[in-house]
Amino acid sequence: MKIESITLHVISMPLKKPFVTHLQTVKDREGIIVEVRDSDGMCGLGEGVAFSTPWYTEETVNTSFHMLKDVLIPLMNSKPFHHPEEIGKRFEAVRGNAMAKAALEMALWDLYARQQGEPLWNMIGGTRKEILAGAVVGSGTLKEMVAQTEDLVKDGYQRIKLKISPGKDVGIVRELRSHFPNLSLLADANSAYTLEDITKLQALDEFDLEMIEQPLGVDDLIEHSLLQKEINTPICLDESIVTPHDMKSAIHLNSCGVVNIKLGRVGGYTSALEIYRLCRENGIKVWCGGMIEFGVSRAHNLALSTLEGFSIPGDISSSSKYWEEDIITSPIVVRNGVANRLEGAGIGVELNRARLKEVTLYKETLSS
Ligand code: OSB
Ligand code: MG
Repeated sequence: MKIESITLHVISMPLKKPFVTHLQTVKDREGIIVEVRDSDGMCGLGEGVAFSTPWYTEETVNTSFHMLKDVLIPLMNSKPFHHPEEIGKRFEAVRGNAMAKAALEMALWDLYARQQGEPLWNMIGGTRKEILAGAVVGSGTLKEMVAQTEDLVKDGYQRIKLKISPGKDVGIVRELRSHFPNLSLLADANSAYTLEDITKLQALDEFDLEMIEQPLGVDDLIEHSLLQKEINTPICLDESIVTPHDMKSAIHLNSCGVVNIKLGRVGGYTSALEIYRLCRENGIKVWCGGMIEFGVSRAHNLALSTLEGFSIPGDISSSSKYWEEDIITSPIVVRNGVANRLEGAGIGVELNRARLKEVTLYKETLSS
């Protein structure tokens, strides 16, 4: 693949309403749109999903920008390559920085698929036509969380993920379960608990949650394995699974029954597809996690979620859930808990240049 230039667009957009977790309140979402261009002027798109501050993982927008500009783009350019997977492998020489790696690697997969005139979902072996999608309710008062869930259910979502933390858990889950006896509900703790909290986590067992996401430490596999023996609700890992090796360890240890796969968290498709394969071979369920992203990353999530194993709805909501106006020309739409896969070449979306310009803080074009 010959890359002529790479443009990094650093953008910032206000959320319609702040997204609250016990760790952070996100009011404005910063991100990096990566645009790789070949000598025919064809473009591939990726998105850096690190936040402005390192509350979810260690990366930030600034560390991603630095890694892309000073390390990953030069490494990509250091010798020829024919397939994006080679870059996924080449980036293994750089420690950490999964989200920066993913941003560029995703753009190369998109470009590669566009060059073949083929949808990216087809290139990775996807088969699902209808992508199962669910929405996330941020932390808030009981009243706020019930009202938000009601709104989302009215919008057709059939699976709701609730952000929980100590003191904002059993009461909220009980109330929501009584309002919505048949709704598919799960809880995401973003590592808010420790093993000392086992009784609090056991208390959630009676509410028929689909799973509890990342209850314990962000880099823990052993305590999750111990916890899983004490609770009936399946554990889903998010933060703890960064590499295929983490996944192998989680399988050895029985740390989880489910994994939420995020392209950004795991460093791109090469790693995500390997983690997916490990899960399939070992009976671990998978679904696609969200990062309060813009349309570029959401379109990649749709492509990934066409894989047969993505049989649990992902954090894939309509563009309109977070944004007044997304940066792609046709916003992502979820109806009755389903988004259609995108049939165009690559990820099947184009940048809305006018909107992109409005939200751009700065951009830099690097030539190959
Ligand atoms: O833990 O899954 C998470 C958003 C930002 C950072 C971490 C997480 C989330 C979500 C997904 O819960 C929200 C969404 O994209 O709709
Ligand atoms: Mg999570």
